Amino acid sequence: MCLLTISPIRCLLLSCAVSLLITLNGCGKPPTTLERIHEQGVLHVITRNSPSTYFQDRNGDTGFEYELVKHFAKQLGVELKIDTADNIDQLFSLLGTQNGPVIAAAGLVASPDRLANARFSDPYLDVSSQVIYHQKNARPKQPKDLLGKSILALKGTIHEDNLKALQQDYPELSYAVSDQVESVDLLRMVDEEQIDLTVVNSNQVAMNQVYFPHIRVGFTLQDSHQLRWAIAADDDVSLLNEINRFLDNARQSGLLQRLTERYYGHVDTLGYVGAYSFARHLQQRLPHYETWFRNAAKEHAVDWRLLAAMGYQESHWLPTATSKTGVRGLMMLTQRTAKAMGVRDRLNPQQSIQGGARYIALLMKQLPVSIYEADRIWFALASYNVGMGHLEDARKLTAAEGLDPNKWLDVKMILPRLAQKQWYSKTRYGYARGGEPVHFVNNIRRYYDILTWVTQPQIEGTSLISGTTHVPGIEPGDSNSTPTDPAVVVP
Ligand code: BLG
Repeated sequence: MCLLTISPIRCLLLSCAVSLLITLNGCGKPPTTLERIHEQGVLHVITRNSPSTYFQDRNGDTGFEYELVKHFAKQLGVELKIDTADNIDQLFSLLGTQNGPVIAAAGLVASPDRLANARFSDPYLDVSSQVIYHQKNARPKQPKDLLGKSILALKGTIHEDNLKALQQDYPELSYAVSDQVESVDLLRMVDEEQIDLTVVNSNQVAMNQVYFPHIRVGFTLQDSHQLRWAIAADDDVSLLNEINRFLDNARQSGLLQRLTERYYGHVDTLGYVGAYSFARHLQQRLPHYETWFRNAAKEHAVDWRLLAAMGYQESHWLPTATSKTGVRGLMMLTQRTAKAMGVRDRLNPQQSIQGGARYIALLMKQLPVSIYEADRIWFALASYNVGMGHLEDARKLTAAEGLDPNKWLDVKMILPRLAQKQWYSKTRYGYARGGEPVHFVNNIRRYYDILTWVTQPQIEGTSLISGTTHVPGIEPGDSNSTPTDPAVVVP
């Protein structure tokens, strides 16, 4: 509508100009990359199937890159479509050749030769290039220590570039590259002494250290490079701007930090000793009990890997374990709980596992229905450790603080207060070592995550040497193991 102060002619001209603008915008100008994504209702992402990017676990798709792009797709309000490339060259060649815009999200570095074909986002993770060796060999400390060693790196990566650059200074340096393997395979090959050295990103070492007890970091070949997402070079900047806004928010909201901790924080959380022990016990102890975990889990409709994770937290899979408080056995049942669960001999691992499975299933059922579905397992675990009465006390304190008693994140903040008089004096069941169940649940989550990754049916990459799909940490034919299920030892 025109304002009265404007003459009718001017008004006509103005509305013509407006409709011309609308026409130009609506029909003449092609939609931006971002608009096309919205029109199609799909965010198409190409990644690689690897533990540090994208893989399957108990709940389906997972992985650092996957989770990050999932959040981005959600923010855009579109569906996520994931495709995987076999190697990095293929990944870049797929950019710009698809029917619609594509993001490459696969731990990529913006190396100069890639800039011709791709535009890169702001960084989301700082990593370094690390030389990895077997602990029983002398530690390589500087570039000249690489001479005369068998070195294998991933083709098309910054590590290949670094090695190539190093050859300028050390012409006698020799190395091989392959696009038939993943970083995890390279780490395993060092662990199994099939090669002397490899060079991979620090985040890949952090994620996999726990599965390969013999690998060590020699030295850092290149201090810091940044991982970024990439889009086709001829895409306009609309998508890139949106990605950068998203990554900035992800940094500010703590999302990036949470993902980094979850995927790359195993060693930070477990410590080096803990990480090595877990990897060793996975090989040497778990196979003896796995069948019982699986059977008990099936009978009580819980995930066997969760039971195994509980067993590791309780006893490191040792059937004769005894706590300072006299609680005993692989699943650490108190005398009272053992009796209630029909366990006659707590030191019998099969009975202990049965009892633990029955107890956790019972606790799941006894939890108030108001507790959020996704959080029920963490509440059940906490009450396995501290008892339902104390957990209820903590939930009441949580509500009194104006927090949500049905949310694990809120209750776990309050639980440690059960050990402080000013708080426990207000509760029905009184004093409890409230920090213990928090630690207990955190550790079990960590072990559970690792176990689900290790036991997923198909891990990326096929072994270069033996031609078999390899599950890190558990060796087919290991004399100590009595593996029973093809999901753990993949033929
Ligand atoms: C748990 C019981 C719960 C019991 C709580 O204690 O034991 N769980 C099992 O037996 C599986 O049933 O709850 S109650 O029945 O409602 O009272 C509270 O009494 C066991 C815990 C105790 C803990 N480990 C399983 O997680 C333990 O041994 N703590 C001591 C650790 S240390 O040696 O002092 O470091």
